[in-house]
Amino acid sequence: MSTTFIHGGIVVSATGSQPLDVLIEDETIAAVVRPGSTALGADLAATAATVIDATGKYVIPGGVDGHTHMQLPFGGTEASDTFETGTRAAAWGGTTTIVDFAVQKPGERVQDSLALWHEKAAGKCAVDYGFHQIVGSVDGESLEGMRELVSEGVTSFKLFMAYPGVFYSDDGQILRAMQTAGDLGAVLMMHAENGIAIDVLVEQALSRGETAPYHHGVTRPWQMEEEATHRAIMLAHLTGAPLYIVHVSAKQALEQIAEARGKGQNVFGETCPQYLYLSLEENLGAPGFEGAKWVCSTPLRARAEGHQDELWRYIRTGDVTTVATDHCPFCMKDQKELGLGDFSKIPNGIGGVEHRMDLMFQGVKDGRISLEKWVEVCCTAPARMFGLYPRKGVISPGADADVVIYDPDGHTSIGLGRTHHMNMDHSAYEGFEIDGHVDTVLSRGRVLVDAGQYLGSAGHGRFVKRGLSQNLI
Ligand code: DUC
Ligand code: ZN
Ligand code: ZN
Repeated sequence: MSTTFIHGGIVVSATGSQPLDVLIEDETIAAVVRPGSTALGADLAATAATVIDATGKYVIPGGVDGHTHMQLPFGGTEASDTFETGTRAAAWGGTTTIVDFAVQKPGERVQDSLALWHEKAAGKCAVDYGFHQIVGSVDGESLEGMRELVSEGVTSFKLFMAYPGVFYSDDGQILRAMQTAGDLGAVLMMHAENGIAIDVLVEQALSRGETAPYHHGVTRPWQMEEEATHRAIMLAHLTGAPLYIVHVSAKQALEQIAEARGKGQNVFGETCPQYLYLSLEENLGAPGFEGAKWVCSTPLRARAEGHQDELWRYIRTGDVTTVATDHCPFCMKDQKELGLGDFSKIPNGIGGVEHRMDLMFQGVKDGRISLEKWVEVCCTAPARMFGLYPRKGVISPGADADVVIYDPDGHTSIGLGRTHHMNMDHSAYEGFEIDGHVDTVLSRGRVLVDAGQYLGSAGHGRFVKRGLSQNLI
């Protein structure tokens, strides 16, 4: 048996922080004890095989990113991170579990699409991973398939109210899928934007010659997000399905979520760092074609409209349940460039799986959220939301030994050639200076990152069969 002893640090959980030492045996947390405790019967700092001095540092559960897209086929190309490169970057940034999306194409059985995604990921991942299932065509066969997938540990299903002709489901299909999810107790994840109306706005903008990346944001206004969010909430109310709205960027959509939650409905909001830090004016509106780097959907919102402060506030109130990345990277060269002269052809997505823990810790430093809230939204709540708890998302005996040693006095300068391990030719957060640093990362007891060195390997990460959500009211 291999033992690791982490001592001297402050263990931070979603409910509190205190000086505690952590004993790991093989892949599992064996004990969490007060410093100097003799309960374990040995001077572990002298006898453990690996000893990590965490003095002055935070000891937190490994990050759980509930929304990533490695190798996603999209917009005539494929997201540029493979399961290998993307999960390695996740490890660098202190994320030790991802939940990615298998994609059912029309005409394909959901079971077959899941098998394909298993093939893509198996033996490649640096950290543990699970899958949600995108249901691209809701029909009798795929509804039956959903039942089978739940028993295989895929307990959440994503539908799109956007992207007509690609991933889009109409209201009848949404209703049917929600009925099935409600029956199964599975979470229905929703991309909530009114795609039919957006396509009209896009066509009108292009016909006026408005072809620059900025117009991607303008043609997906907040009303489209609020309306779709409201519709999804009403359909979920009717069917009893637990509803998780992904990548919320508009404060008005969050008002809808907060109102439904206030009435006791199982509705959950997810936001992403890009919506907390980046904006329509400064990023999508960058000169020339630069703005393409930040084309994603839902889009970055106008800073002047005050969405960011409201999103932070909803994180504090708990109406934003989790912070994920929607990691979906595309290079400028040959990928984003597909939309030169027509913003609607720019593949949608931002890469960020490496930076979520740091970017959200900056929220702690800036006084926007507490230390405990940081751990809650980045680690514990996503684990609970997606049926991974208490194996993931918490430092407690019996949990997987996924642990991050975080230095609050360290510094991280985000940018290409400095802290960038994602397979992209640019960084969405180039130049961001973070008051904090991921020092050491352990996944199931194995040190993956330490003192600026990568010690992990492809294939260490395993598929995790998930249970039903533990977050339901
Ligand atoms: N939004 C993105 O930005 N990329 C992939 C799919 C999505 O919904
Ligand atoms: Zn989406
Ligand atoms: Zn997504």
